[in-house]
Amino acid sequence: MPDNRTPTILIVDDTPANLLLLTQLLVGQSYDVRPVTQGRQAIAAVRAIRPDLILLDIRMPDMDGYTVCQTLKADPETNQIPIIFISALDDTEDKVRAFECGGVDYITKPFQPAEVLARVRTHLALAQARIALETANRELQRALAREAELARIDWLTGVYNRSHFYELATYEFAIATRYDQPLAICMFDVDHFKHINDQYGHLIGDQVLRTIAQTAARQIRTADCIGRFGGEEFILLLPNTTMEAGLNLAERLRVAVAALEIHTEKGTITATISLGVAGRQPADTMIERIIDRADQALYAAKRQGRNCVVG
Ligand code: GH3
Ligand code: MG
Ligand code: MG
Ligand code: MG
Repeated sequence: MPDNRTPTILIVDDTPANLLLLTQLLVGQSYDVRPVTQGRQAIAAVRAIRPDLILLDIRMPDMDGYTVCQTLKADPETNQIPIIFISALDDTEDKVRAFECGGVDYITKPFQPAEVLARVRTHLALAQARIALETANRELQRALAREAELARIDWLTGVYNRSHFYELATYEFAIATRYDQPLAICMFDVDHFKHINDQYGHLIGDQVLRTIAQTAARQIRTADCIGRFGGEEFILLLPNTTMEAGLNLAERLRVAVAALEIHTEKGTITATISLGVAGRQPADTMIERIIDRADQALYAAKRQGRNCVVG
């Protein structure tokens, strides 16, 4: 309930005189009051108008107040609405039962008007505080999730950073080893990137890196992942992927990057990458072995003249 809205209070009582008294009392305090005289009607009204608070009689012919309360508490859409019982029953047993059904308070009839108002105000304030707390908590959870996601991401290129990539790769390596599935690693490095920096400056170099990383990220499947391994070097984790499929993907990436026309404020730039691919072998005991072989393959691709794939 936002602070500035008039609280809506539903009053449920089968005795017209009680209903009238309570209604006048609360209308006098400028509450938005909705009176109803039957249990079933009360449940329908709560679902329709979502009051901020309910004053609920116990003894009613069609459905007693306990049942009304239990029904509303069982429904996640209505179970947060505070219910104050207001009844002529004043045995301890009756009161205890009211609380056990989910009531927040109990007022005996004949009631003292000032006491009813004081309890209503208190429970409205408590409900409002609870809603504010829940809202703040939801926002905090969202902020924490965002923070955690940011901590995994390379800020420049938007792909995973090296440490998070390792975390994922280690996990996938364990799965692949356990179930004897194929797994491939592809590493790539931008060719003559130093020239791009030298010719256009670091900021444009950054833009080129970002474009290449995002192009590669778009080419892979959702089960795959891409991380920034270092400067202008990237790494792909390809679960359930054979060496042959890994080489095909690498070739597709090579072509996609070579075809890029990167429009910058200093003109249109093209770039190429060299790629190395390695697959999991039965003797591998850790993911680093595969990464090592992919790195050697990448080095071989550089020696072979760049803009090519070696596996
Ligand atoms: P090769 O084809 O052999 O890979 O040649 P290269 O020029 O790409 O390789 P080299 O290792 O000589 O140079 C890489 C350059 O990448 C040097 C470094 O300053 C630059 N670099 C690394 N990280 C970044 C970055 O985040 N932004 C920019 N703009 N440049 C970077
Ligand atoms: Mg009654
Ligand atoms: Mg390079
Ligand atoms: Mg490099």
